[in-house]
Amino acid sequence: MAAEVKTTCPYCGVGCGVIATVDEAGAVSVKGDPEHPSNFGRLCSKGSALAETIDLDGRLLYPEIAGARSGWDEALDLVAQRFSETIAEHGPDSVAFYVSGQLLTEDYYLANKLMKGFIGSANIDTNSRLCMSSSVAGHRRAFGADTVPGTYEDIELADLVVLTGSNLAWCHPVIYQRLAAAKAARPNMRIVVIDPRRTMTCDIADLHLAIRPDGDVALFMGLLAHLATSSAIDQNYIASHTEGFAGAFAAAAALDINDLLERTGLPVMQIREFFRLFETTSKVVTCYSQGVNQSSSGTDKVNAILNCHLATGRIGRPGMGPFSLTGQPNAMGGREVGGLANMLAAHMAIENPEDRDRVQRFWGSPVIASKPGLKAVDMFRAVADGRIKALWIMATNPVVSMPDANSVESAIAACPFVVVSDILRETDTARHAHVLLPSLGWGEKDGTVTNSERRISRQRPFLGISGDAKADWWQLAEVGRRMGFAAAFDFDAPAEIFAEHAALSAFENNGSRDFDIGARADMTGAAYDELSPFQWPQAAGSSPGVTRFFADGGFYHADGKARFVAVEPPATDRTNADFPFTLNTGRIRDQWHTMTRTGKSARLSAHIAEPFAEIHPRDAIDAGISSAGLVEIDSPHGQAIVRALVTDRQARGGIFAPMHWNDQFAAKGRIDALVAPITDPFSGQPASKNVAVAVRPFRATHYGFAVSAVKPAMPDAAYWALAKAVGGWRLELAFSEAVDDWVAWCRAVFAIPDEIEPLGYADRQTGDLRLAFFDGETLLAALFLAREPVAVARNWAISQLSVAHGDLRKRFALVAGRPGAGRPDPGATVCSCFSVGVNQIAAAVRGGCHSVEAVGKETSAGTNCGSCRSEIGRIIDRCLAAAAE
Ligand SMILES: Nc1nc2c(c(=O)[nH]1)N[C@H]1C(S)=C(S)[C@@H](COP(=O)(O)OP(=O)(O)OC[C@H]3O[C@@H](n4cnc5c(=O)[nH]c(N)nc54)[C@H](O)[C@@H]3O)O[C@H]1N2
Ligand SMILES: Nc1nc2c(c(=O)[nH]1)N[C@H]1C(S)=C(S)[C@@H](COP(=O)(O)OP(=O)(O)OC[C@H]3O[C@@H](n4cnc5c(=O)[nH]c(N)nc54)[C@H](O)[C@@H]3O)O[C@H]1N2
Ligand code: SF4
Ligand SMILES: [Mo]
Repeated sequence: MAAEVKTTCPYCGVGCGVIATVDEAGAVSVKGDPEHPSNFGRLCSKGSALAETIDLDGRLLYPEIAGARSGWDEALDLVAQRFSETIAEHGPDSVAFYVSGQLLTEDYYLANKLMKGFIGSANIDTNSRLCMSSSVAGHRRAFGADTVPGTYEDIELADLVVLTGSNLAWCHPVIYQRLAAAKAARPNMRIVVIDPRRTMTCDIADLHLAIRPDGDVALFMGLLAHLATSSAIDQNYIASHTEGFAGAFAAAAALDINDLLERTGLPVMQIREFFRLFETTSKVVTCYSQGVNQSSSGTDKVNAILNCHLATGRIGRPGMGPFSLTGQPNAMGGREVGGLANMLAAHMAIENPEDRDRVQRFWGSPVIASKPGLKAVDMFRAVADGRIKALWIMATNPVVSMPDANSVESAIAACPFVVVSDILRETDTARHAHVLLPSLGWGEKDGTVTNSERRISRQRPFLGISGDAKADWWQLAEVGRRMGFAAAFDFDAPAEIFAEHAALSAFENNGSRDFDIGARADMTGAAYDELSPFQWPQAAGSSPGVTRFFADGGFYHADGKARFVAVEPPATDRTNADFPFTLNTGRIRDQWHTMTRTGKSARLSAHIAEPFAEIHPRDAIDAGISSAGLVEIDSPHGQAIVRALVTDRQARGGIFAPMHWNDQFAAKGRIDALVAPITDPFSGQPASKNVAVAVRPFRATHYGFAVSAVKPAMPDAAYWALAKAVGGWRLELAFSEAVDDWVAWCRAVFAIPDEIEPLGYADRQTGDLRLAFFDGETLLAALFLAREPVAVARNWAISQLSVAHGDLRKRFALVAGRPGAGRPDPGATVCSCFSVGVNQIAAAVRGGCHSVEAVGKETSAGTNCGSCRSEIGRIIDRCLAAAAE
């Protein structure tokens, strides 16, 4: 019998329940868990493809010291010894941990305990600094604690959902699907999207406000001033449960209308419509994500939003409230354990001596960090200037994801001692490690995660352990023991750590802290194994089912009241003639961050196979940039070369590029190399969405496209982008100078044995060149070169890796670069579940399918996870519009 295991998706903060099945032959399949309250059986494209991303290819399977395989004892002894020596010589602040919202709560708890309670420094920060620290800071300013008041159900119950700085359709696809279903059931529901780009999320919007970058503070100040003079204001709530309304209102009222229009760049009618909707709809939820958090005014953006909800008392009641969407699967768990440098454990404050004393007594620890530690950007500055001499990086890839990434890379490369715990052997960060520690991956590891709505779910193992990999918590506990703290790190299983974490949440709490899961403090190992998803708070003896905060006040400032924050609009934009464009960075539907996992799936990689930059058609014309050409993007910090995607979804003056590509997948796609290390003054979160850059065409002498059965060696080319494809790999190329011997070039890059002769075709006039290498009936590699971007049908060329080429004519068809008759090119993949391309969908529309449902019936596209349904809708609109012209 195939075994079914209930676990949780390791990607986004929606926290979908997954049922993983391993059949007798060891093959894994996944499906959504119909009983999980986050997704009720749904999964998005990334979740559906999980089984394709868990192979051993590229895995780090054994500890390594200086690039050579070692045993665990040797590696752990070395880590403990180097950290202890460094601390003895230079003090506790000379070491640091840089960890991740992708750790399980149990891992995270131990990392924080070791650094803050036993090493005695708060130099532990996390990639959550780059993710939601502005929300944490905003919540703490307003509520006195980092509390997310609402639940997913509120998004469905609302009559107005405002999505600001969130591309929900691509980044929280299952919440998007729940929202789309709610709107379909109650068509009167209104959705407003506030985003400088017209994203896929806009497809369900009644109103899209294409706001200027960082116009948010002004917009929500304007909204507060408007609400304050309307009947939407809740005087009772303000009087009973808040402080500071007058100041916040005065600041908001001081913003004049011209300033509001200038800063938001929005037509006055749109602003009025938004204000009217907000004023007249009492059930309103405002969801926000990185367009709000990742900004030099991120914390003020958060408070500007919270002000509007507090002023109307629309918080903590069904269908009402501000909602910070967390990005990573355990961003919330990290907040619970206090994984940020400026937090303590269990939502206690590092600045508060009573909290410090309480945590120290609970841990029985020799010391307790007495001041906040260095936040990510400052932490890597301290690594660069030698203040930090030993660094442990766990479950994050800062050489790709940190701003000013080239400087971060140099800092790590120069650091005297760097430990990296990862599941992959080769990442842009791992290559600088002195000690590499192999961690358990999803399907192997065991613990808990907390999603955006404070729901704690189990990740359970269903695979055997790969090589000598070990859990992250185990690595931390072993190093803790070896540093002399045996009793405090005496854990044999994650259940024991969870029980301690739960006990600390309840320790001397008595309702004074929001995070309390005391009801789970004495859970046995068996109960932990059986644990069903539950939402906090769950204090011991409390009635379950209290899932919202603040409907009747009860804030966590000493007086129990919330604070309005009198925000000011940020200092206006820099204008630098050398860097006139605003680079906005973010995500695409089918890749996860630095691609170490999603990059393994051919299906997911087919959606968008190259790094790109979206640019407005007028800007493209002015700059001489053509669609499908390449562009060079420069900032004072670095350079990137990516494909141009000319589209009016992008506003003028800005470009958008994804954050995912890195040195493993592209020559120059690591976009954070360009991002300035500018941070929000309260949260320390980098402003990753508003970067001053210059854009110009990148002119190549030759462009190329190749397919290969084996993974190509990193080519020597000005531009290349590699992606997994069915049957092998695909490679986009561009050269700034001709290569003397293309055959030799192919042999080196595609590992073609000398005895295999190429089949070739060259057109002297056009400069086109095609080379293919066959081993018997099998295509090993094919290269298509041209002086202009190559027009070969990509998916057809890829399919040639999987067909038998017994027939000589077929081989010639390949070098001719043309699909045979009756084999149309499906085009770029839209539906990754069923590998349906844009051309196939367009053909279905031409054949009479005029709705997403009809296209689904005809082609299956969009009928599994549904993540591509909005794109299908767009294609239908485009085809019908074209037909009408
Ligand atoms: N497919 C996929 N999903 C993911 C992830 C992934 O890597 N891939 N990562 C997960 C993680 S960790 C996170 S944090 C979330 C992030 O989820 P999101 O925050 O939804 O994603 P982003 O694409 O980073 O940015 C959201 C939007 O902010 C807009 N924006 C930029 N500047 C401004 C501004 O000044 N004001 C406003 N209002 N909007 C602005 C951008 O145009 C962008 O569309 O996604 C999670 N989900
Ligand atoms: N320009 C720009 N930069 C950004 C952003 C942006 O929008 N724009 N977004 C920021 C945000 S919100 C985030 S969250 C970050 C994300 O950035 P990162 O955290 O750097 O990205 P990941 O690729 O998720 O890195 C996770 C690493 O952990 C490894 N790993 C996977 N599972 C495990 C495990 O179980 N244990 C261990 N030890 N390792 C594991 C993976 O192989 C990978 O190397 O990027 C930030 N950077
Ligand atoms: S929405 Fe997709 S990526 Fe996010 S948890 Fe659910 S299945 Fe995973
Ligand atoms: Mo994130």
